[in-house]
Amino acid sequence: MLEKLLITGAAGALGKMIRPRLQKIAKSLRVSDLHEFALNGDHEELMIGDLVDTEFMNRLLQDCDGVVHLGGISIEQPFEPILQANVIGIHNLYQAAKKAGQPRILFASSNHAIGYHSVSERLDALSPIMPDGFYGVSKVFGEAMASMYFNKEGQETAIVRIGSCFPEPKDHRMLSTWFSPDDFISLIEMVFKVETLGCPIIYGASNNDEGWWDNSKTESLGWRPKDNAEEFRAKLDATIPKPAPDDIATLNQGGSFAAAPLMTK
Ligand code: NAI
Ligand code: 15L
Repeated sequence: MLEKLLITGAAGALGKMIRPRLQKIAKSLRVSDLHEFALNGDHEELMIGDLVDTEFMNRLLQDCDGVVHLGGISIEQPFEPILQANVIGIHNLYQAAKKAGQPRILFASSNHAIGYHSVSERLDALSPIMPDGFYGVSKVFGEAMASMYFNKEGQETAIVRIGSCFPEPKDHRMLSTWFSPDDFISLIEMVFKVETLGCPIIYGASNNDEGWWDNSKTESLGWRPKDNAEEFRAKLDATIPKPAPDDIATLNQGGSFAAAPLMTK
């Protein structure tokens, strides 16, 4: 059991979803975001600040024995804000982790690091990166930072390329990319329990019949997702239009992120 698990981006969608479910992993949570937000109880300790602020980051990591790094820009944006939160921010995280004695990190990467692969491909941890925008590029940068800190400094990180983590799949693409909250929780449990983690790339997706991602390279870690987006197919078919088969968003794994024009000024 961890003493103090840090959750960055704790006020965001995933932070809110996982925080009430981490009692099995950590005695207390240090929860952080840019602005004030409501705590779930005395076991949560609030620290407000910006990932870009190095002094804040050094204080944030102090005394933590695990980190779930969710903080940052989570959708496509122009390069400048992404540079701040996701590039400079992740550098600050790793520098602060080094000073804090290298707590194990779960880095919330994204399927948009590989979003330009065709939906006809099945990818694994060794597939080439193909980011589908500045956001995806920043996640590739974060993955590279994790890998470098592991090889040079021994800092362990689970690089989790999250698909679509929502209570239910919202569209037909998510029949392939859906990551149920239960499966995310079981992955977090594994990451902080397994004796030796290293720096694996793990696709954060449920056991979807139509999944595109193969986690066999990290099978030995013992994580097995249980949910399957297929159970929502009938509901999706009945409630939303089927996507056009020749749309760029349908043809590429990154969906609408791959189809969107680049956000340059
Ligand atoms: P979110 O946007 O709801 O939460 C991110 C949080 O980070 C926000 O509360 C925001 O205030 C905070 N943040 C942004 N810039 C910051 C800064 N400079 N300093 C401190 N905090 C900052 O995103 P969500 O959906 O909760 O995702 C969490 C993480 O998981 C993100 O890193 C995202 O890229 C990643 N992810 C999420 C997926 C999903 O399905 N929800 C899919 C793939 C990746
Ligand atoms: C992401 O990386 C985003 O953070 C999330 O909001 C979803 O859009 C997800 O990918 C997705 O691809 O469904």
